[in-house]
Amino acid sequence: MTDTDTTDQVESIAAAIDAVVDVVARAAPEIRSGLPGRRVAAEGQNPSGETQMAADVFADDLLCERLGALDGVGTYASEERETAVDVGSGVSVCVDPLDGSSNLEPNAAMGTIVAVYDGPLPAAGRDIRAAAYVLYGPITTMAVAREGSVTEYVIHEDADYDVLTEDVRLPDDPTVYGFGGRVPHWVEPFEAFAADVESDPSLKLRYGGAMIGDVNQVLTYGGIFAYPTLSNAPEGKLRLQFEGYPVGYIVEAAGGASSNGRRSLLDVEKDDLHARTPVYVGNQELIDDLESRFAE
Ligand code: P6P
Repeated sequence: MTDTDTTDQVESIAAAIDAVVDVVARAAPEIRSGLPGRRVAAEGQNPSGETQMAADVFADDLLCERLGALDGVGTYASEERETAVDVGSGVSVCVDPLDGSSNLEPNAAMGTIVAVYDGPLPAAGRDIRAAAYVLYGPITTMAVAREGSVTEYVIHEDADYDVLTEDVRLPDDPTVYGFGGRVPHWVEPFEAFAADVESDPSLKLRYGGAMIGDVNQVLTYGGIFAYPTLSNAPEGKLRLQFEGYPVGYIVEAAGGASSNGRRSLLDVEKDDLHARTPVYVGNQELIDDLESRFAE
């Protein structure tokens, strides 16, 4: 491939990323406003065997339609679909359309997660070229990681969006922690790590049941989010392609660290689009401490 070809390819990937970010930002208010009417369970389950809400299907169909229509997007895949959808030629876009849809009923925070990969699916973590999450909180915000930095946007009801924070960085001093799963199913060495974190007077529990809300707490205040290995779920609960890679990419771009207990989430290999992984993301010192226990 000549230098010109390489430059053209880089420019086309950058243009596709810009388009994906714009579409997701402009779809966010429509997804948010459409959620209340879709609080009911859908007929089917998602490929991970979890209850699918009508809101999950609504968000997935909307994003597949909008992202699939983009020049430069070749493949669309989501947590809600067994297989990827060929939509043309270009980057692969993987979406968790509605992260934490069980929070719809109690009106708690939810999110949308997007990862853009340069290559076919299932893509490796290091093929990721951009990642973003939309957070449906008191206001709608979007964190976008590309080329080693994270920009936070506020998304207005008219779908216009403005920069809120130019270069999001994890605070040096951790303040919050959020651990998923059920305590009886936590296993060593995470169980001992969790006990030490929970006894640390400088750390406060922040766990809301939707990873994006909890990860945004970590990005804002510093700390750690974990959905660990469980005795009844050795690979954890979260999906690598749709949650682990993008969230790991975002937290690392903000100066933090990610891990499956042994290595960066971006270096965890898999052979299935819906493969699961334990997820640990947050300040480097906490991730280092956790990994040191797995290495013992
Ligand atoms: P639990 C939402 O269903 C999700 O995939 C993540 O967003 C969240 O962190 C986790 O599952 C919550 O799981 O077992 O606490 O309900």
